[in-house]
This record gives sequence, C-alpha cells and structure tokens, in this order.
Amino acid sequence: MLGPTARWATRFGLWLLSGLCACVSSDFADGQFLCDPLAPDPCPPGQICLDNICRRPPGGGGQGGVGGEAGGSGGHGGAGGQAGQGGAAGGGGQGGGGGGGNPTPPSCIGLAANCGPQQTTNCCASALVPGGPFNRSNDASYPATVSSFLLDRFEVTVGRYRTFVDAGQGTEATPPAADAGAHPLIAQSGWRVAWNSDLPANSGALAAALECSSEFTWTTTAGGHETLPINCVSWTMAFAFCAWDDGRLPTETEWNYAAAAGNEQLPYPWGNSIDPSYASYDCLGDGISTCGFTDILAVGSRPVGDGKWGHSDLGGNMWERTLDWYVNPYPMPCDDCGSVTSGSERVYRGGGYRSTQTSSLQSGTRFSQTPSGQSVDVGFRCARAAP
Ligand SMILES: [Ca+2]
Repeated sequence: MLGPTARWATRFGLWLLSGLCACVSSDFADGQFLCDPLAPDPCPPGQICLDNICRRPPGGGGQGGVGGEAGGSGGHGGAGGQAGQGGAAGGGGQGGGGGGGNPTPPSCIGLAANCGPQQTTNCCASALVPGGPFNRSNDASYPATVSSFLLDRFEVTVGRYRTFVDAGQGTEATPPAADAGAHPLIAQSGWRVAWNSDLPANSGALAAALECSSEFTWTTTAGGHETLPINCVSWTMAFAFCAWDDGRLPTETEWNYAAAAGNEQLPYPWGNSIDPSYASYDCLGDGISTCGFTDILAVGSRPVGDGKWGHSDLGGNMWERTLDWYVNPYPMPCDDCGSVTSGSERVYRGGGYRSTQTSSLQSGTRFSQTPSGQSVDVGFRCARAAP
C-alpha cells in the first residue's frame, strides 16, 4: 500500500507521461489537479479538495476571514441550456469598443465582436464603475473609497488571449516594460523586471502553459472556444496581458466594489440570492450535475447575473485575479488602496464554474494563490483608466 505521497508521485508521473499535465516542476502545483472530495487522498500532500480542485488549504494566506461566508445553499433547479460559444473569428468588425470613446484595446483589434448573450458585443467592451465609498466584504469595519475606473464587461476570452500570444507577447523574452500596467493612483504597482523570469520562456512555452490541466480552454488554433474565458493563466501571465492590452489588473478593492454594486453592498453581484440562472457554478453551467468542460460558458451567457454597471460573470464561470497581495485583515485606511509591496499569494475573487459553495460567488469572498499558480477555474478581466 503506497502512502499518499508515493501515490501522488505515481499519479503525477503518469500525468506527465500521458501529456495531460504541462507542469514543469516536480512540485505538486496548486490548483491544477481535479479531484473528487469523497475519494481517499484526493489531493497531493498539503492540499485539500476544494471546488473539486486540489488547492492549498485556507489560512496562512488562504481564504479571507472578513465577511463572506453567509451563504445559503441556493437552489439547483432549472439551469438554462448552454449558450452558443460563437465561432472562430470571421472577418471581424471591431464593434463598439469600450466606454467613453476609449480606443479598442489591442487584444480586440481584428477580433470578431461576438461576445455577450447575443454574441454581438465587442469582447473588449468595458463599462464605467463610478467611484465612491463602500465597505469591503460588506463589513463596516473595513470602509474604503474607490475612484471611478473602467472595468472590462467580460472575463478575458481565449480569442483575446490568442491575439496576445500571436503578437509574441507575455514571454520572458517579451515582458512588459518596467512599471507597465500600474494603477495610476498606487505607487509601485506596475510591472517589475524581477518578474520577467516568471513568464514562460517563449511563445511556445506560453501556449503549452495554457494547457495546465484537463478542462483548459486554450486551443492551438482558433476554433469553437474563442469566446470562452481563458483559464490556466497565472497571476503573472494575467498581469502581462492587461499591461499589453492598455489596461491593468483591478485592485481587490475595485473588484469588490463592482461586485457589491458599491454602497448598495449586495451579497451577490446581481442581488441577494443565487440560483443557476444567475451564474455558472457548482458544475451546473451546462444544466447537468456532473462536472466537466461544458460547465465553462461563453462569457456573458448569464445576463440576468450582470452587476449593477453591466459587468458579466463577476460571480462564477471563472474566479478572477486581482492586483493585490493577500493581506488579512484588510489594510486600513483604504482610499484607492492596493497591497502591492509584499506578500506570498495574490487575491482572486468571485467563484468559478466548479464552486460548490454558493458563498464563493459572494461579492465579499476572497481566496488567494501564489503568483505562479494556475487553475482551470481561475481567469481574469482587466481594468482601465476612466475617460
Ligand atoms: Ca467570474
């Protein structure tokens, strides 16, 4: 009888041999293994099976202690059928661009405008989030103020990320410039040269890294996945994309503000309760209770779950990376604050298609992962300067 470590070493080796895992380290990567929580030793040593994915346990930089975990179970009835995922780019009008006359971001130049519920919206569309005061994680102990900013309406799609890869960007050889992707109001928040070596060496390695586990959305050539959210991106790969795309990652506070409808302090981006008509979660995105790739929906497929300012999928589909290091409790005071100086893990928020806990989709819930971590249920969206 093999012990857990030996069993996992065997399993890991088989994954490498079968080519299903693009991992390059002998370490057991956080967030890359799918798991059955009822199985014996479902995860590598030191990890737990959360949302059917092996992750390091909360605490010591894990799940936030503030706010968050109210969460009734939410009904599981009546998920709608899966929306079409759109085709490959087809002649590509550029559509309406972002809000307020902002130019089309580089990732959507030449890309078909086929996102959203009607598959007619520019995948780079952004919407203004009017600034103001609110309480982080709906907790009056953690007030904050946020200045107005633009936030992408959708999770970054495979098609957008392909534009980035095809442009030869996002590699150690083509990193963002120093200080690129900075928050205009937060010092030292831009790219650091020391992170260059955290990026894949070249475009081939970047594309390979996007196949981090089964259920990855990337395809080597454009096809039926172009309007699915890109997954398997590390924090570093996400940051580099937004910096190149004339944007930046939103701060944790900005993301929370958009998801809570600012000072309306909503528990979920759309309101007070949850069922599968609002979001893809608990492996019910395709209306079938088994977990699988078809639970990942084309971005904007659940418009009834849009946030106050028109942002889709803030809850569910993919968890979303933010700019900040995970700091708990939240830093005070917080006027356009961001935790950018030091930490070990970066915050991601919003719940994903595999999230079994409805509390994961609440506006106040936080989770974290090392900057190099990759997961099939974690993606991102970019923020931009308000016009
Ligand atoms: Ca999401």
